[in-house]
Amino acid sequence: MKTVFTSFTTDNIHEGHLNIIREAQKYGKVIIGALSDRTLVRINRYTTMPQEERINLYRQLRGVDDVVLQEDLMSNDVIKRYRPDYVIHGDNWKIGVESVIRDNVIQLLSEYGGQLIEVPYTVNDAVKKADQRMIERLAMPEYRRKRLKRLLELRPVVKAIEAHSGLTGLIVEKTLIERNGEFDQFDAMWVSSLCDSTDKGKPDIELVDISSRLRTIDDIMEVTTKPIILDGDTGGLTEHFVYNVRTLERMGVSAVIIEDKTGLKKNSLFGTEVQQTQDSIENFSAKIAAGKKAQLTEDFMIIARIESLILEQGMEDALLRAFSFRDAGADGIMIHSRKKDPTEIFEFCDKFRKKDSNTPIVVVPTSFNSVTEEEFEKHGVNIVIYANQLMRAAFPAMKSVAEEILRCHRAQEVDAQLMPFKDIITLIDEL
Ligand code: SPV
Ligand code: MG
Repeated sequence: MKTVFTSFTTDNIHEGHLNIIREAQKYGKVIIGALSDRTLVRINRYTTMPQEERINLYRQLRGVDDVVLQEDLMSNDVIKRYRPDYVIHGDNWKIGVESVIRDNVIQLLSEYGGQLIEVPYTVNDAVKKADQRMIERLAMPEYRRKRLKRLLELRPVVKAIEAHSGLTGLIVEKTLIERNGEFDQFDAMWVSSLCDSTDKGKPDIELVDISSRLRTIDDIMEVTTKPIILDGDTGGLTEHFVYNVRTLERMGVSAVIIEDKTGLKKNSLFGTEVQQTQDSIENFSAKIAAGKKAQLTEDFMIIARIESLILEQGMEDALLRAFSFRDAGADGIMIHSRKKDPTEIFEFCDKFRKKDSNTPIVVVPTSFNSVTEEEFEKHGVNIVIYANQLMRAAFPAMKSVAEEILRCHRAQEVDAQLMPFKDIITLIDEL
């Protein structure tokens, strides 16, 4: 009996998948490769069901003879192991990033005389609705909120980048690259106090209040599904923080990072050039403990950010605070530095990891930007946040276009710098 292989990623079976199975049955025994969660998060945003449940779902489908776990997006593992006579796939993978997977499958099949069968991709209203429903489900608070913890298990380093609006959220949501057969995308969004304030033309001194920050988060949530890490500044008064934890949790935010400063907060990148006061270990620990007590789900994370290196209080102080805040209940530690040289960040991570192999470490490499995610991973870092790069990329572009229009008394000269609106709106989903 001949074998026919196809890969599935879905947790919502629709007409298109059933059609593939029906076609496959005509050629022989049908084997489905279920992409593992670890592999799937590199390319796809739709996983509302863990791999074990997806495997069971596929097993129950009429016409499916076997389901195997697939760890390699390029299908090298499954095709080399099972050497199917046929691979069947919808013809939609001829275009876009998936075409490299197609090329690789064709190459693998040619090595032993296997054949590729492509069936027309099913597009109808029911299929579109089913796909849309899957995205909408993932945007619901109960799915979005827990996703950060899950990603911490699945990814060697969770990478987050700043979003401060619906549009920047869409860039984080949809930017996907392929390099040498490896796919990559951002895992999460950072709602930075600096960028959120700057976008409103305000200084980063906790002037943009929580209602306004929630408004920004809501704009982002309306159009995305990826988990959100909020820059919660100092967390404010403990009496207020506990209410805000509840609100954030209800909205579906995954984590809030609060920094151990008090009084008028200024941005850390100013360091000791401006007056800033670090909170006492006792006060800040009490704030964390109160926040942890207030939260209602297991999913939500409160991460303590330590400003000792920024405020030049030394490594011992940073470490003492890290262990104290962890003991107070913090779900992670963010260590910050404004030095270009990463030595002090690495030293902190190594010393912290010696005594604590579990608590996630978060870094924001704005100044120490030469360090790669792989190097951070070696020092035990779990979350890397690119905190302001999208805004810093957009601002000079907008400024130079504004100046050029003033110089030329018309817009023709800047045209080459502008993206046609029809390209921009490809990001925007229509219902
Ligand atoms: C932010 O993005 O607002 C931060 C990180 O708090 S930093 O600007 O480096 O302080
Ligand atoms: Mg900030």
